[in-house]
Amino acid sequence: MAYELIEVRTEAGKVGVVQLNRPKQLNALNNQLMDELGAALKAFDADPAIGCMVVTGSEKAFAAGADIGAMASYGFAEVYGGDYITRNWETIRQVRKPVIAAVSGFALGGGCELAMMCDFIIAADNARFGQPEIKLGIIPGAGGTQRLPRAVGKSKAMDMALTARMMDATEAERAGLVSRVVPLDKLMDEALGAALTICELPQLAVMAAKESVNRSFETGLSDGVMFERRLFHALFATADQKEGMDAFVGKRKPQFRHR
Ligand code: CO8
Repeated sequence: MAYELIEVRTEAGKVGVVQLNRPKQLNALNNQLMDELGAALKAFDADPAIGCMVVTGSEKAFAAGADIGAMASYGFAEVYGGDYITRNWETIRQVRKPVIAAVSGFALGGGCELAMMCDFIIAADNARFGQPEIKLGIIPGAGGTQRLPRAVGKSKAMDMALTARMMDATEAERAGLVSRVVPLDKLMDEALGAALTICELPQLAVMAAKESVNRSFETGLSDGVMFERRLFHALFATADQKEGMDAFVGKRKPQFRHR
């Protein structure tokens, strides 16, 4: 598939990188961009050479939200009855290998929601997160009112959704929205370093860990722990469990085969 609104590349033959590429609109998200992003991530997910993905934007904007110009003329019938603002916006959740968001600049509205749909967020020191939809007479529509409170707690989530206040990178790290903050010029090095670390680890265990952490957002504690236990048991059927433990006991470096 030829892409117009994203750029796609592979780093070190192992990491799939998707860069959002609508610079004039600060990477405002529309159906075409989300279709392309979904297709690119699914293609990387299906590629056995790829172990991890990174989604990033430009220095000024990861993404400044859904495309307001495209939405402005819609009424209820179009948004509810049609497929705008529904099609492919959550394809990223179908991806089983890890996806890291490398965020610099604005991550607002749907842009903040997209970052939160990734498995973790590494932020540049100029990153700014916000859910400013309230200023447009709407509310977040791609999980902002659900994922933000899970990430930063009710008080900060309410503050952001009700006042449209932006959070800078320092506050976002302190609040638990992002896992690491680095200087802007180190952002991609840091994200690719994390991705390459993941690529070297046993892929089936990586996928199981992702699945199990994600399950914690969908279940109660007892069911979640039982789900984790079953995956934990299942990993003892993998060659990489044997290799990882034999290597540790034998004081040698493991050679994982991702099976
Ligand atoms: N949509 C369309 N165009 C945008 C958007 C956007 N979200 N954000 C910025 N742009 C455009 C501007 O219109 C401008 O275009 P032009 O040069 O043609 O005038 C260009 O990008 C540069 O923007 P600014 O001149 O405004 O740049 P500033 O540096 O002055 O300001 C800001 C940057 C603060 C990011 C500002 O552009 C802004 O406030 N943008 C809007 C942010 C916003 O409200 N985002 C939320 C949108 S609603 C949403 O995301 C709902 C998601 C629902 C998803 C549901 C899925 C199922």
